[in-house]
Amino acid sequence: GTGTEAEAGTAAGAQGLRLLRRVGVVDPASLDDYRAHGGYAALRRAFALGPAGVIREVSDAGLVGRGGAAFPTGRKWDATARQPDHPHYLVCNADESEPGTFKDRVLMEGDPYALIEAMTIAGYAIGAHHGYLYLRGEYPRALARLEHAIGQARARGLLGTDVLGQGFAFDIEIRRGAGAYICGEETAIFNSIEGRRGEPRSKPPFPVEKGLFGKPTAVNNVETLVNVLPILTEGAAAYARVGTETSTGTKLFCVSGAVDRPGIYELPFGATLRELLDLAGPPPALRAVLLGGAAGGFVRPDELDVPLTFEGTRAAGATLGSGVVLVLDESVELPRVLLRIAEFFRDESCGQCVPCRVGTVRQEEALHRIKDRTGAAAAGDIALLREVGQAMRDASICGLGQTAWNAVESAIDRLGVFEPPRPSTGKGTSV
Ligand code: L3W
Ligand code: SF4
Repeated sequence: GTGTEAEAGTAAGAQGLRLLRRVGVVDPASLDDYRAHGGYAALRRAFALGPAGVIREVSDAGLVGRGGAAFPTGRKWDATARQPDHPHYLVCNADESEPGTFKDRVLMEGDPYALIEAMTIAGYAIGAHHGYLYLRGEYPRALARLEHAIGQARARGLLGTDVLGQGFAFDIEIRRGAGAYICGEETAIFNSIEGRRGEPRSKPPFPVEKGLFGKPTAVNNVETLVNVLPILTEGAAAYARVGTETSTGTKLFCVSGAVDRPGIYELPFGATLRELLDLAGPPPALRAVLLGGAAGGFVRPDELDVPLTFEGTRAAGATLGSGVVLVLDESVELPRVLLRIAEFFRDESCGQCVPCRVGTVRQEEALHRIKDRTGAAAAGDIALLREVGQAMRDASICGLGQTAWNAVESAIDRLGVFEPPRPSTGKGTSV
């Protein structure tokens, strides 16, 4: 994170920061410093509320998952807590591998105790005594800082058999991924932790019923969990006053590409893409913004007033996903960007189901054939792309195959990427 942390702090304005509040401020190696900056106040409040009270606060705050799918966290925790089968498990998905995503890394490297405290609260709420932190293998600095922090927390009675002297037992085990994107899919994580091939399982049953080792499991993204701290310290009502009615709180955006100040930005939901780009320093000739990553969609220069909420970006034909904002200027050759995305999905498909295993290959081949063509010369392959894309969307087992055609479809339908150049339109505009 060169420069990322400091820039994030200034960009969002110190006042509005919740998740990045301590990043770049606190010493990530010091438990005392974490406590001096408000650490472990949320866990104390959690013990005062009791497990059901914590779940109520999280539900009332309107927290939804930040990994991309926006599922209500309170509902997930409640469903896990209610399962009669035991033990219950907590899994933190820290396998941040979506191209263009680096927010969880900044949180884990800059404020590791926050994640440990948040996981402890989640474990308490769902009745789990064991939490797994599934960490992307390519994050050695996050690993070192988290390992150190877990050791310190254990030594000081903040993890272990009697957390904070409250009679609650909880500990955290780190498991590292080995470079496969698909191991960020929640059920592939279970297989990976269990020592099997990192392949997704069919859902249902959902993890809340049968997850890790076949037991009730809550899986949450790093950013989702860290949100629980301000919810408990500020209270649900105050938390929900930031953002919009259906997308409460703040969101971390990973801005990269043709901007002056790439990095992580924390903004309230409902801020517009234009406001975010203004903070990052937009390019003079904007071509498009890829929102939501490789599985997301393109936003045109005339659509920058789209509100950054889950529902707002969906209405604009994109997705907020996990917060990827990839800015492309006029120098970018879009067909090659699409080909790169297609290569990525072909490479990362686990190969378990036919629509995805074959479809991602066919998609890449078609894009390779038409990368220098437009109009009638591209029409046959565009028809093929549509057919293959629909089959992947309808018949793939997991999100990888289901979304592998999103960005290509978006570029064809919304950017007219393979249409013959028209002198009057299709050009970028200044923002
Ligand atoms: C109980 C039900 N639980 C759903 C749970 C489910 C999961 C969560 C969302 O993710 C996203 C996509 C991309 N009872 C439930 C239930 N759940 N129904 O809710 O589930 P689902 O199926 O809607 O989504 P998903 O397939 O788990 C797909 C995003 O993932 N993505 C990449 C993300 C990358 C990162 C990163 O690098 N940090 O997160 C790629 O496609 O945006 O929206 O827990 O079990 N009835
Ligand atoms: Fe594997 Fe792709 Fe099927 Fe997902 S959709 S299970 S990645 S082959």
